[in-house]
Parts: sequence; structure tokens; C-alpha cells
Amino acid sequence: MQEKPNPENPYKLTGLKLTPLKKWAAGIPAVKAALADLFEQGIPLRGTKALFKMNQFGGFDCSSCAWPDPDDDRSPLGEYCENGVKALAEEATTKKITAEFFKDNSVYDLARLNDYEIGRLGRLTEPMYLPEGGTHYQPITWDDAFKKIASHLNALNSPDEAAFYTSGRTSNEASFVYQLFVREYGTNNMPDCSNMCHETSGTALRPTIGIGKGTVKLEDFYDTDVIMIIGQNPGTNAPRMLSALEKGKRNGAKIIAVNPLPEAGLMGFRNPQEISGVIGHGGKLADLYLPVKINGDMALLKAIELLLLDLEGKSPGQVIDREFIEEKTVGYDAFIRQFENYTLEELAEASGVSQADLYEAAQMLAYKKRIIICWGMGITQQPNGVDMIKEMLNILLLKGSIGKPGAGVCPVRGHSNVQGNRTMMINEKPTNAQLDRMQQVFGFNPPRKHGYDVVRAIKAMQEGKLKVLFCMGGNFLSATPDTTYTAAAIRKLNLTAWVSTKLNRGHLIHGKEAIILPTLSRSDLDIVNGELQIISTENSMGVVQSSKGMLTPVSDNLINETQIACRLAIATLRNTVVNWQRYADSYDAVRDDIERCIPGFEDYNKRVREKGGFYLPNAARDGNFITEEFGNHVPFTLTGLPETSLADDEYMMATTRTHDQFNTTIYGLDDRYRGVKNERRVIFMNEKDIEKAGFKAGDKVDLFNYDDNKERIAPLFIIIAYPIPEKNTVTYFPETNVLVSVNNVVKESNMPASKYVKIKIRKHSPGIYERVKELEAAQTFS
Ligand SMILES: Nc1nc2c(c(=O)[nH]1)N[C@H]1C(S)=C(S)[C@@H](COP(=O)(O)OP(=O)(O)OC[C@H]3O[C@@H](n4cnc5c(=O)[nH]c(N)nc54)[C@H](O)[C@@H]3O)O[C@H]1N2
Ligand SMILES: Nc1nc2c(c(=O)[nH]1)N[C@H]1C(S)=C(S)[C@@H](COP(=O)(O)OP(=O)(O)OC[C@H]3O[C@@H](n4cnc5c(=O)[nH]c(N)nc54)[C@H](O)[C@@H]3O)O[C@H]1N2
Ligand SMILES: [Mo]
Repeated sequence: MQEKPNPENPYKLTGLKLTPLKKWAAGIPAVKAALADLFEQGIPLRGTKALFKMNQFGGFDCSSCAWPDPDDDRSPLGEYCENGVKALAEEATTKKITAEFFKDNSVYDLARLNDYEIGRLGRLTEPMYLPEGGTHYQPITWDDAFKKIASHLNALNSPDEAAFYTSGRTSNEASFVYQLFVREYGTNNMPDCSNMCHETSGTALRPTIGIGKGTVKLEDFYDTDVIMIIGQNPGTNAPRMLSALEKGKRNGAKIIAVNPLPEAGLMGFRNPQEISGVIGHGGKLADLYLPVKINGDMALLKAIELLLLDLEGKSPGQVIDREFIEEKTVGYDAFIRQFENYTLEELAEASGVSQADLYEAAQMLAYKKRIIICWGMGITQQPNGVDMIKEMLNILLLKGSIGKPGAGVCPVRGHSNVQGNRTMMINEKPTNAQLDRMQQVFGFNPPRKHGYDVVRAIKAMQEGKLKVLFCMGGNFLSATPDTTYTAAAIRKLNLTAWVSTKLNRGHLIHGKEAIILPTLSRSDLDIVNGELQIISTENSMGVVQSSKGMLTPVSDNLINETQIACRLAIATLRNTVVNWQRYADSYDAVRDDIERCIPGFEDYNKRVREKGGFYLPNAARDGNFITEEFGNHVPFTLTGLPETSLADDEYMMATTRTHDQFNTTIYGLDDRYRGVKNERRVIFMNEKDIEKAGFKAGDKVDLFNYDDNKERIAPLFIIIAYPIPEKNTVTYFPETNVLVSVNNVVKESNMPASKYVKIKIRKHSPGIYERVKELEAAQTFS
């Protein structure tokens, strides 16, 4: 293969094996796989002890996903899933990397490892610094690290030359203190992982229902009529959601799954937390599976609406909730008029789903009142994602199915505290009301100009408008699109600094100087001045809960994120009006000021200590839809059908997660439910497409994208024949982020449209690496 590794994206095949696709998720193999991870990290006892505290009252919040815990009853067998255990094993590991390790391994050497290998190295243990032109990270004291970052920040022409990224694990307390520092420093440049995740959902919901969050509670799943799951893979990414779906089904709910792939977790389920699940047969989960084409969802939703209106015509008053429409909505007449322009045939064709299946879906919804619609990245990462969410809302409005028990919208959030981050004002577009409040409470003038989101930040780096990137968690390089372009942009910065638990590729593609600040993870004991601290997080359904770590940290040179933010503030701000030391000494003090600054947190310190925490107010949940434009009414939204044309040799590609990764953290090389073992560089294709293009399953290919008249290449993938609609393909992120143009974004939310990437597929050529190098050089020196 190539002599010199590509540091941004090393290409190495690991030895693909195929196994049959799974028709159900969880059960014994899941339990086995989970425990194996704890053994592999060498921590069976430490890990198991921690598992009994995970998601339990008085325990710690699992750092994997944002799915809520039951309000009252929690299973004594454990409130965790296979992937929660993997997340725990990943951070509870006692493997560690020390200064000695960095002395022995240059940045260049480390960049040759793949992401899986980098993750296996273990936890970071002390602050590290890479001087300009340096080849090896070297130790630095905490004080010196803060001084260095502060001197960079204070040398800028304007605070807007720095950006402060946040990933979604950071607690409410750390997030609040961090954004307060950034705003007193003087910028709203706070790109965050939401800009790649559920920004689209907030953008659709805020102006329509008055709040950018979901409206359902966990109990709503237990007592409802129909649950639609669109573009979301719960078996892998929110496995505990399967228990809620199972419970709903037992109580009579029907499930409709909309997905180009027949995901195991949508098709069936064996509950590992129940004896019957461990030994019994998997139950069928989805009652109806609609194999939509990538981006065919808008046509599918409109087809269902067309059929609902048709059924209402046949039995007036039975299908459409006229009373709700009259009382709570605006724009109904214009909304129904559009259907004169559509036929079922063309909508079915555009969606890829048969008319018979669409009719069955409409029948399942038509005579029911309580409907929940859930969605994930399959929708939010589409160019018309905002419109599609508004279209889902249109269906719920027709049915009067929102703002009442057992009904509503459910964007299934990703990171375990991504929703809390936003509540804490980690946001490049804070509202004036939020900033006014901050000004009243603290007495400084927070900046009003909106800051850069992720995509705008990358472009600003390329244009030389940003000089410093500070990251609270996450893996900015690997999570973002257009890897070659983004890497070149990052290399132009004067300083890159990260607060991290583990090493990742982001630390190896750096600015002129670089600093890594190691921190505690959620499961670690967090003791400040002899007192054990609790933090809090907000889950996908707006419940704020405490979390208390319990594992002895791998190093006594780790400090928590709140203290890092406070010490950075003290080092940087010359005339601060905030008492940072008070926050650094106790999270209770932080919570007191959150209470003063952010609505819904009355008696925060008291209520966060109550069993199960507390719900934040959510007017839409109670049927009050308060927007500036429509008063207490929800608008029906008029949307259009997307236009997509693919040339004969073009395919649509969605990038997705395997069962063995958490975003850019690679737990293993398998994707068990999809029948893939020991390989990540694969592309799922329809059998007919493989044949038409003259390929065979197992062939090695290179992938190309030509957006903005630029060539992008992801070399060396293996074709897998898979049940996926024709002309559609699926690959794994982050390997194929290199193909996603930074300009391929979702309308209005400006998120990368990483599930809508036009690609060409060609037979693998050994000469391809030379071409990749040329493209990289062109980026770096352009
Ligand atoms: N174990 C684990 N848990 C996680 C994560 C993880 O990486 N690992 N990540 C966390 C994060 S941050 C997030 S945001 C969530 C993500 O969780 P999900 O929202 O489930 O994200 P993905 O796996 O990227 O994709 C979801 C689904 O979209 C489908 N899809 C692709 N294109 C389309 C389309 O055009 N239409 C429709 N209807 N479907 C489509 C794919 O087949 C896939 O099943 O999970 C969170 N939880
Ligand atoms: N092509 C494509 N790209 C995508 C997506 C996709 O579906 N397709 N999904 C997008 C989505 S939904 C998201 S949310 C983003 C994710 O983007 P990020 O949130 O930036 O990425 P992660 O991989 O979750 O971050 C992992 C790193 O976080 C650090 N870390 C872990 N725990 C902690 C902690 O407790 N504290 C601190 N300080 N650091 C910690 C570790 O160093 C680890 O390496 O990626 C996006 N990118
Ligand atoms: Mo996410």
C-alpha cells in the first residue's frame, strides 16, 4: 500500500467476514458482547461494580445516549444496554497514556493508527503540549497550560477570532460556566455537536410548536396507539428505547418503521433485562416496515396525508380531528389544497414504497388518536430535513395528536447531555431574552452578534478569520465533513486546545501549537476540597437528573471540566465580574446561578437531589403552543418535494454508525446486526446495482464525490450486497466524511447533510493514493 500514511484517514483493510443479517436486537449475544468488553479492558470487577450504579437513583448517568430512565421503577437487573456497557468500558479502562508514552511516539506515528487502535491506548493522564514545529507532545503543568491558552486568546485582534466547540457529554454545570466564560471573554462563537445532529429538529420545532424540544414523556410510549420511527436505529443507538417500544406494544400500540435498511432493532427485540428476553424468542417489533429510498421520506409523508384525506372523504369526521384543527392550528385550507397537485402513483414512486404499503400505513393511523413520531439522523441530516420534520408535524396536526398523553413529537437525541448543553446556552445563536437575563444577573454586556456554527467555523478557519479553536470534548476533525478541507483549515490555526478523556485523531491534526487537557469522565469520582460533587444532565425528554461518579480516576492529575473552565477564565479575563473560584470550589454555587439565569431551574439544588430529578417546563407538551408569529396556534406548513437527479453512474450515499462505535470512538470492527465482521471500510449496495455496474460483491472499490466541481476521494472499500433500495448506498462515518462537501448542508439549520451524499464508485486502483496526496496538497496550499 502507500508508503506514507494519510494522517487524516489511514486506509487499512482489516479482514471482512460476513454473517447473516439479524432479525432482532438485544438478548443473550448482547449481554455476552457487553461483558466481553469489560474483560477486554481488563476491568471485569471495576466495570461490573459500576454497572450496578449506572442509571440508578443516586448513581451516574450513562454517557452513551440521551434516552430517559424510567421515572419510578428501575430494573434491579440493571438499567443499561450493551452499548452503554461498551461506553463504560471505554472510559472505565485502567489502560492509560502517560508523558512517557508521548515521548516514545511521535504525532506522526500515532496518526498511522486507525481510530480503533487509537481508542485502545487508554485514558489521558496529564496535560500535554505540542510546541510549534514539534514532533512529540510533551508534559506541561496545568498552570502553564492555562497561561498559554490565555496568552493566545488575549493576543487576538478580536474575541471573534476564537471558537469554542462543545460535544454533548459536558454536564449542565460545566456547560454553564464554560459559556459564561466565553461570553464574558466576548464572543458567541460556540459551535457544538448539535450543529451536526439535531439542530434541524430545533429549527423545525421552535417556530411551529414554540419549543425546540420533543413533547413526549417516556410514559407516553407505554400507552399510545401508533409509534412511527423514521430514520432512526434504536437497536444500536438508543437500545433502551426498545424496552419502551416493547412495553407499548404489549399495551396494544402498533409500530411503523421507515428506513432504507431493515435494521435489526426495528424488526424484532429480545429484552436482555428480562428472563424471558434472555431465554425466550424475540418478538416482532415493527408491525409495518416501509423501505423508503434515501430522502424519499417527504414523498412518503405526503402520500400518507393524501390517503388520510381520502379516507376522511369516505368517512367524514372519523379521520381528521376538525375540532383540534379549528382550535389549535392555522393554515389548514391552504395545506389541503396542495394535494390537488399530487397523485399517489407519483408519491409512491418518489418514496420507493409500494402503494399497498402506503395504504396500510394510512389505515393504521386513520382511526387512531394517539400517535408518536420519532426520528433521528436519517431525517435531520437530509438537505430538506427541516421541511420533513414540519411535514411530520402536519400529520400529527391532522390527527390532533400532539399536546396530549400518548401523542406528540420525539426527536431522539444523541449525546447524553446534548439537550442540557443547549438549555445551558451552549449555542452560537442565543436569544436576546437569554442574553438580557445574563446581563441582569452578572452585570457584563454579553456579545449580541451571532457566532459561527460548525460549518461556518470550518470555513472561517480556511479564510484565516479564526486563529484559536478550543474544544470541550468531542472530536472536531473526525466528526465534521470534508475531512481534507477541514484538516487543512485546522492546520492554519495558531492554537488548538482540547479537553478530553482519551486521545483521538483530532489531537493529531492540530494548529501550530496544541494543548491537550485531560479530564474526568462521568463515571469517575469527582472530589473537590474533600467533597464528592454531583453533576446533572438533561435527557431527551427534558428530565434533569443528578449523576455521581464512583470509580477511582486513573490519574490524580485529572481535573473536572467545570474547574478547567473556571481556571481558564481566571487566567484569561483581566477585569472579570464573576467569582470563578466560588464555582470551582462547588457545583452547588454553579447551580445557584443557573437558577438565577435560566427559567425552569427553581430550587435546582434541592430538586436535583430528589429521586429521579425533575421535569423542565414544556408548554407544548400540555397543548400550549406559544410562538411570536402564531400565538397559541400551530401552523400547517407548506413544503415541496425535493428534486434529486442521479446520473447513470451516480449513487446516493448515507453515512451511518455501526453497532460497535460511539460517533468517532470505535469500540470494535464489527457491525453485528448487519452481519458485518472485522471491517469498517465497506459499502452496502443493492444486488441489482452491483450487477449493472459490472461489479461483484467482495470487489474493492474507490469512492468519489464531485460537489462544487471538486474531486473528493475515499479509497479502498469492499462492496457488500445488501437489502437496500436501488441507487442507494450506505457507508460508515467517519471513514467517508472525506466525501461530504462542507457546502452540502441542510436548508435553514446549516447542518452537514451527511445522509445525502452523491457518489461515484470505481474499481479500486493502486494509483489512487497518489491522486489523494495531490488533492491534499492542493487543499493545504490553496
Ligand atoms: N451505541 C451508540 N449509541 C449512540 C451513538 C453511537 O454512535 N453509538 N451516537 C449517539 C448520537 S450523537 C446520535 S445523534 C444518535 C444517532 O442515532 P441514529 O439517529 O439512529 O443515527 P444513525 O445511525 O446515523 O442513522 C439512523 C438511521 O437513518 C437511516 N437512514 C439513512 N438515510 C435515511 C433516509 O433518507 N430516510 C430514512 N427514513 N432513514 C434513513 C439509516 O439506515 C439508520 O438506520 O445515537 C446516539 N447513540
Ligand atoms: N458523516 C457523518 N458525520 C457525522 C454524523 C453522521 O451521522 N455522519 N453524526 C454527527 C453527530 S449526530 C454528532 S453528535 C457528531 C459527534 O461529534 P463529537 O461529539 O465531536 O464526537 P465524539 O465522537 O462523540 O467525541 C469523542 C471524543 O470525546 C472525548 N470525550 C469522551 N467523553 C468525554 C468527557 O466526558 N469529557 C470530555 N471533555 N471529553 C470526552 C474523547 O476524547 C473522545 O475521543 O458527529 C457528527 N458527524
Ligand atoms: Mo448526535
